[in-house]
Amino acid sequence: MKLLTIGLVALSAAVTLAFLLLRDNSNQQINRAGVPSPDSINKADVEITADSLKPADLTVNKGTRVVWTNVDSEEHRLISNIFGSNNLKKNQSWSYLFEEAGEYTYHCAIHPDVEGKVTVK
Ligand SMILES: [Cu+2]
Repeated sequence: MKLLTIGLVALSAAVTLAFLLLRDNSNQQINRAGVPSPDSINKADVEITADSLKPADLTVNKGTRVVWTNVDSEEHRLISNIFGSNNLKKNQSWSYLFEEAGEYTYHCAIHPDVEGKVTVK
């Protein structure tokens, strides 16, 4: 009788564990296929240096947020036909969400020879 009780407890524990594992697994699958969590939103980084953008030529998928970070001691301000940043001081970032496919050239309003391009596919 004692053995049977232990057996039943072990069995129900195993069933519960299996249920929890399966449930966790299916939740993860829903997350992967469904609305992306903030961490998984497409993101690409560009550094603004004294004389260039790194990378200057960037290709991303539609729906990507590009984040520019000024790593230079001078201020920079990015402009294009579709976006314009404020003046970015050292270590400041600014981002733009690209939702339409196309080729977007941009440059620094303060240093016009600092040019970049984002290609959105
Ligand atoms: Cu600049």
